[in-house]
Amino acid sequence: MDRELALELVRVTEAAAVSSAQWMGRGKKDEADDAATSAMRSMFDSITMQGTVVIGEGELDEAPMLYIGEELGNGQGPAVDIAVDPLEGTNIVAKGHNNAMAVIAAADRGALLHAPDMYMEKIAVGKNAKGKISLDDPIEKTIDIVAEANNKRIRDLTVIIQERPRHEELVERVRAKGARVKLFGDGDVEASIASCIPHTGVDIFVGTGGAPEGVISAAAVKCLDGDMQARLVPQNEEEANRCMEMGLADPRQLLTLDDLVKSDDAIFAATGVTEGELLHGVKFLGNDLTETDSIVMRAKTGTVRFIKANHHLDRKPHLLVNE
Ligand code: VTB
Ligand code: MG
Ligand code: MG
Repeated sequence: MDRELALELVRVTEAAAVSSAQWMGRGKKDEADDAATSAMRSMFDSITMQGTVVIGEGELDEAPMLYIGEELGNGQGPAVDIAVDPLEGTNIVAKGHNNAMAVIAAADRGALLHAPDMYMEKIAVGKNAKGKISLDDPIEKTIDIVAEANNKRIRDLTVIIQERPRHEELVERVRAKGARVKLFGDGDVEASIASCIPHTGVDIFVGTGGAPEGVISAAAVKCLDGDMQARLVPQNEEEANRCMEMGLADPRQLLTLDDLVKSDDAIFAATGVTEGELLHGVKFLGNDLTETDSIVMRAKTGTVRFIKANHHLDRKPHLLVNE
């Protein structure tokens, strides 16, 4: 992959964020999602790459844009797999809550796990605990390992978990062990990334969420030199068959970070839509001046860039969304 691709992908997440943020607080999650998806889709055409969507908005028959298998880019340059979540956190935007982002991951052709849209158990930790954790360990053991790796007392360790009934027992066990639990409503890509960035105060991300989000998160974790493991959770025979069709002999096999993202190189780009701990949200400052806050990083070099940009919507009318 060319290093220019990283910066091109930020332009795409910026466009998606600016468009969908216009739906913030309007109680309309589908409209917010559509705005992100169509802005993202139209920006891809200008990019020098031979991209193929491997994680996207669905199959061709159900999603007209960014469907799995869709070719993106101008047909020149590197052959890459593209994983998108144009709006990670549609409910967040509808309700005006925190931490919605537009996200893209890219890697060499064939490198991203073609995870179907189903649940996935996941765990992510930062660099210090890399190589030391396993999804098969009881959470109590993981807490001991990460506390030692991060040189923290267990009472100072924070585990971030999505607030769902399916996680109630997990939350109880983390608290019983003496660590802290930070609950979040939606957006586990942001939560996974937080576990790899010390100043967020988050030490472990764990829980069951979307498999597509899991693969996108894995690209980010790889860029941040953290660690992640996962396991698909098919809910029925049809979902189990889908896992086997994508080449997993055992749908429930343990997936390491290298199974999720097979190459040493990957790019992750995200732009904040609503205010968050990692990124600021899109700000509409008046006079059509709009500010975005993005992160873009590359696994090969480990470079992490935070990019603030000013956009003049009067000169980018295609980013204005009709209400
Ligand atoms: C998960 C999570 C996402 O939606 O897919 C979640 O990975 C859906 O979980 O980050 P539920 O079925 O329990 O609602 C997100 O939070 C947002 O897309
Ligand atoms: Mg989405
Ligand atoms: Mg999502």
